[in-house]
Amino acid sequence: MTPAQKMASTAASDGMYVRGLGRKNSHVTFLVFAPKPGPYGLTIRYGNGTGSEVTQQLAVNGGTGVPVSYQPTAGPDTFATLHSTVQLRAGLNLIRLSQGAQAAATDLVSLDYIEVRPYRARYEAEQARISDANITISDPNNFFSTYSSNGAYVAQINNLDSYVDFTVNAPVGGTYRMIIHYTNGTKVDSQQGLSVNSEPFTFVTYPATQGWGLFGLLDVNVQLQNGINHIRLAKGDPSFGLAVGYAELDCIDLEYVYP
Ligand SMILES: [Ca+2]
Repeated sequence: MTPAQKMASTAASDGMYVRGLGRKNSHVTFLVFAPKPGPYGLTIRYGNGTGSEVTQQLAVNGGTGVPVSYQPTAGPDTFATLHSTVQLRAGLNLIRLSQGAQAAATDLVSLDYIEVRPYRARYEAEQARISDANITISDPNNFFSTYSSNGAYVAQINNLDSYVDFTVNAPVGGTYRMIIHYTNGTKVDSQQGLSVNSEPFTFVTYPATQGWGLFGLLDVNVQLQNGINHIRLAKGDPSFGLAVGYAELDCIDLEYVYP
């Protein structure tokens, strides 16, 4: 850690943070243990009192850095978070955040902590590509309104051309656990077709939930390639006709399955 300094603040996690990281060649290196190799979610809690965006380099184990941008905050001890993804090896890893030689000399850039978690990403159905279905908004001011992630979900997925097509960005190729947040008020099992990257459809089976708008979770593993993938959940398709029953979709979570 050079040439920054530790500072106390009640706003900081554990009451302390590191200030002065906007100075030329400043950097902080964290030693992080990963139980398995693969992608991990990284949260950075920073302060940026410069009044403008500050870009630093994020590097793992001495590799090529990628830029991370700190948006302005009210001061060096007013913190905000940003999220990134890092590839870690099993065991100890070095995660470095550095200002670099071209920096403006400033005392107003700070770090509070980083947090590393198993990789998980959420994709909202209402933000996916939707065919012949409707978005239902959950009114947060109505006590009787249903809860949904991001305040909306996709309903009336009823016809041969009805589907929700998620575009997802996988940090590495491999197996992911897809957790589908759905509602099925039909009182019996319902199905939808599932296709990843235009592969032939398989079926997912949704047990009944307590009613329409009351969501349940269904897990299914999917194989994703590195980068952009398309995951389609469909009521119908010419290749299989119409799936049995009806279900509505709130979101999917993708969790990397570590080998
Ligand atoms: Ca949603």
